[in-house]
Amino acid sequence: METTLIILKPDAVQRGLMGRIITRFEDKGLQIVGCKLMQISQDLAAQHYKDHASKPFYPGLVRFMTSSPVLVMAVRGIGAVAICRGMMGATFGSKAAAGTIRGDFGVSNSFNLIHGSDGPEAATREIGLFFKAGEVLDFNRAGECWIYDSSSGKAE
Ligand code: D4T
Repeated sequence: METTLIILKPDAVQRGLMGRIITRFEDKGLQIVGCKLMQISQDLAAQHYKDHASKPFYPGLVRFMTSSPVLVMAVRGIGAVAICRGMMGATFGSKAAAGTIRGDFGVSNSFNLIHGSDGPEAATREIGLFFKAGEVLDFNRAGECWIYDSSSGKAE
């Protein structure tokens, strides 16, 4: 099982899209194991986007991410990192394919609604940045046996 960090960015929260986006992850069969509304500080934004610090869009990105509350989620499933990235679509709303979250809900390039970790190592690092110990929960879902086929002894 992988757990990835998803952030519903200020535009998604302000536009009232949280429910519809969360529903997509739940409908897919992914498990939400952490979830909270929070205000990102300058310091946290800088840590999260440290790899982009030298990019021209960085100041605007930090201003946007700290401008209004976000919803952060820890989302779990087999291959959750890649599955969530696929569901999000291409970075820019103007280019994202129909059927993806960015493709269906936005047109802007910088206000692109959602962040998802881009690999398992980034996911571990980012979950550690946004969630304290005890805020990501391990629990069994009643319907798990209908989400994954475990008949071979290995869930797939
Ligand atoms: P995040 O990290 O938010 O999930 O987005 P992506 O993984 O899809 O894209 P990214 O890291 O390349 O960019 C991070 C963030 O910066 C904004 N951005 C990006 C921007 O405002 N202008 C730009 O030219 C680029 C490349 C959008 C997402």
